[in-house]
Amino acid sequence: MEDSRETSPSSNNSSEELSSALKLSKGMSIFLDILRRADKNDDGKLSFEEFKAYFADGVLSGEELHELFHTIDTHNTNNLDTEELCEYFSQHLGEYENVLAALEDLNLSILKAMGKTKK
Ligand SMILES: [Ca+2]
Repeated sequence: MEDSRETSPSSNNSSEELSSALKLSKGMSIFLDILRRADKNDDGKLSFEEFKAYFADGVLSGEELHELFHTIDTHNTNNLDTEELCEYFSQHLGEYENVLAALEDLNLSILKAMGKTKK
């Protein structure tokens, strides 16, 4: 039995298209937020240094990061701009969508937990 949906007033009988569009923009806004945070010098682009510094968390190796960076850098400028990133992520967002949504949920859970433990 799983009836843990007390927070949603009405369940999912409305259009699925709407909810998937909502999820997409939710993922995108998180991704733009990531870009803003990763862009240390605020020029609206990610250099490989910025990219590496932000994403080098042990999940991807330096080589993998380098490969990913050049995959996204379609203009070969050694800088990822918003356009390139949007292009890349909108093509691959299907794969990342769940991750991004999960990350946001995780953030919320952490914030909630912190609020609860901090008395
Ligand atoms: Ca930058």
